[in-house]
Amino acid sequence: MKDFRYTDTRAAGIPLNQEESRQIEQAAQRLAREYAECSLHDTDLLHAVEIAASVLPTTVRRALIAFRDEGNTAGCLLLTGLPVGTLPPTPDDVDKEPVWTDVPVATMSQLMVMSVLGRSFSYSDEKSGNLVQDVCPKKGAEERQENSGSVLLELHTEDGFHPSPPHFLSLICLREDYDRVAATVTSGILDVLPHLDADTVGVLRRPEFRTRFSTSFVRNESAQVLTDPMPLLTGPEENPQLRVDFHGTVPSTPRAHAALDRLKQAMLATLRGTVLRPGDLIIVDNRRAVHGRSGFTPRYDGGDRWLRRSFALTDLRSVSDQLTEGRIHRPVVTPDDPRLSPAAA
Ligand SMILES: O=C(O)CCC(=O)C(=O)O
Ligand SMILES: [Fe+2]
Repeated sequence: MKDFRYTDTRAAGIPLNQEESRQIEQAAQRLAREYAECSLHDTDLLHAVEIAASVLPTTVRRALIAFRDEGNTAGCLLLTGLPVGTLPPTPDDVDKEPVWTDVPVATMSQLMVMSVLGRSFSYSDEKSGNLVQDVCPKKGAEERQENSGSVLLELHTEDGFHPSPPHFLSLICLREDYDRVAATVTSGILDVLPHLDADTVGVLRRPEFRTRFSTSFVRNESAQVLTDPMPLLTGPEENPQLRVDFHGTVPSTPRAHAALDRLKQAMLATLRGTVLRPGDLIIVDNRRAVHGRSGFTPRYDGGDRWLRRSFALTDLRSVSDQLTEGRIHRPVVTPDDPRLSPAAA
C-alpha cells in the first residue's frame, strides 16, 4: 500500500488556549522541580501527577472522562495546544534518548492527561521499559513495521498479541517531520461496523486468527511466536472490542482470510487522522480503534519527527501479579517458552 487516505480530524480536536497551556506548563515545571531526582516510575511522582491534573481545564477533563467511560465511534480523541517546553535535538539512537528531566514539560503534561484515563504503565520488553517512550525515526530501521521505521506503518492494535494490551495510548507531538506528511491515522470499530456484512462479522468473531508477537517481546529476531487462535472481535454485538494488526495477524482459514481483508478495506475507507503538530496529543482507545502512520523521509540531523508515547490501563490491580516495581509489565515469553523451539514454528 502506498499511502493512507483519511478525513482530517483536526477540526474535531479540543483546543487549549494560551492561558490554559501556560497553567499546565507551570504545573508541569513545579512537578519536575519537586521530583527532579526521581525515576518517572516513582509512585509518589505518579500520584503527584494525578493530583496536579486538576489544572487541566474542565472542558478537557470532561472530554477525557467521557472518552474513558463511553468512548466514541472514532475511538480517538485529539487535544491541541498542550505545552511541550524547550526541546533537545530529536534522538536518533537509543543512546541519545533523553532522560525525562530533559523534556519535563511535555512528559508531565502527557502523564497528567493520561492520569484521567487510567494508570500509566509500561512493558519491560519494549523501549527499555520506559514509562514514556520516544517515537522517532531510526537510521537503518526505515523499512521496519515498528514506530522507529519511516515507511507506512500498517494499522494495528497496540501490542494486540499481548495478554494485557494497553487500554489507552497517547502520542504527544514534539516535532513534525520536515515535509509535514507523516499523518497518524485511526479507525474505530464503531465507525466501521455499519460497513461490514453479518457473515464477515460472524467470521471475525471466530477464533481463526493468530497474531505474531513483535520481536522485542520475544527477544529473538529469528523466532516467530504467534498467539493462540483468537477472534478479532469480542464482546457486545453493538459495541465490540477489536484486536488486529494488519501486518502481524495471520488468518488460519480461507474465510478468515477473506473477512480480514474485508475488515481492512472497510477500515481504510473510514480512516480519520491528521499530521500531528507540536503540542498535539492524540489518544487512541486501543480496544476500539487501530492506528497507523503514513510514510515520511527522515534526515537524522536532530530535527526529525519526534513523538512521545505512553500507555494506560484502567485498573492496575487486575494485572498486579504481572507488574514489577514501577508498573513495568514482566516479559510474557520467557527463554524456556516452548513456542521458541524450532519445532513449534
Ligand atoms: O508514529 C506514529 O504516528 C504512530 C506510531 C505508533 O504506532 C506507535 O508509536 O505506537
Ligand atoms: Fe502503534
